[in-house]
Amino acid sequence: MKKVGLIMGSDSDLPVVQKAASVLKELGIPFEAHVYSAHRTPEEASAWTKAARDEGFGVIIAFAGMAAHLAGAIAANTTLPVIGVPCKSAALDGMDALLSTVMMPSGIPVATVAIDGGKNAALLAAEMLALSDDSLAQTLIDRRKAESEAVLAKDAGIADRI
Ligand code: RP5
Repeated sequence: MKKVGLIMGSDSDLPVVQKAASVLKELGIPFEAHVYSAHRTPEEASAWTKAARDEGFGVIIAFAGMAAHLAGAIAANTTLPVIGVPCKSAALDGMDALLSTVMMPSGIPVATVAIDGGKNAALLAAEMLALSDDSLAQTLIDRRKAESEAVLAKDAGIADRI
């Protein structure tokens, strides 16, 4: 199976990265994590990205806060699918990172998930890999079903909780 790259702009993004990593672990998807910043280590971020396809990566998830250019800078250097996770920061509550990540110029796509949306980023990466992996596709179908059943169990018990 192809690997997922988890690239964070700073180790202060780690709590959001952990949300993604735990889903990938649960699904048995191999991943590698790195701290590369679009601003502080642009050359390393670029070199890693350019080698990623040959290194066996299928999807890259980029996590960054503030003026979050990491996902876009990575997408500029690869045609692998890139998922951007805007991370919340104190000053603007993540709106800065959301807009910086989502408003990509035409021709260089980044699939942006919610602010701090590490879990959905991992699930979206899994769905991409499942396009060519029937076993993973079935795992995702089963997982969705289990989540639906958990909601229906809550529905059945809600009257007793009011
Ligand atoms: C971004 O700046 C990082 O992704 C992080 O979210 C934010 C703050 O970084 P630190 O100052 O905590 O290293 O590049």
